[in-house]
Amino acid sequence: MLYITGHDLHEVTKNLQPPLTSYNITGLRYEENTKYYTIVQAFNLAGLHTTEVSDGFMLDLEPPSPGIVMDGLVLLDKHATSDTNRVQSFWHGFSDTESGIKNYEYCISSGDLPGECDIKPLSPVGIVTDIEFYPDIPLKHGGAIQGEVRARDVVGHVSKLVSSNGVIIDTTAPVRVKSALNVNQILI
Ligand SMILES: [Ca+2]
Ligand SMILES: [Ca+2]
Repeated sequence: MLYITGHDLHEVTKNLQPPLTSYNITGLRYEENTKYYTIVQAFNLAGLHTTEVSDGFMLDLEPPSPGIVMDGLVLLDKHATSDTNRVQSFWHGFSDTESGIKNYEYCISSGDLPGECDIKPLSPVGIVTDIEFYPDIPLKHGGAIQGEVRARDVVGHVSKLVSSNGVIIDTTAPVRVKSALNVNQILI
């Protein structure tokens, strides 16, 4: 149940006649962190009326709060991969309390070029929280890459670009190392 007191009301004294179905209110001073509702009362010729309330809106001056980006598709974060044809990233924790997150934007950078988006340019990916990307050119062995994400809110503010801590491309099997220790040394 929504209670609206006279204190909170901005009263429009204008009598709006059909077929008018929209009205602009100007000169109001909105405050942040406050939800505003609009209320319309419709009267019939007998004086009976109904009242409808909007679902509200808030002033949004702030960009979304940044979250965390990780390598792979599920917990835990990957440190290395042997896959040179696929990049996986997932993220969580981005939020926007005023208007909400409209979509995420994603790019991939070389490990030593954070924010450059040199492997995949920054582009919208919807409201997903994980992604697989297949680069045209296979990733180089020994290099590192990082997935990078920013959130955009409904009115268009963007968060800062957040990078994963990176994943190393490792296409070689571990090399077997001969032990120089003998049994006696191990027992000591
Ligand atoms: Ca916002
Ligand atoms: Ca990682």
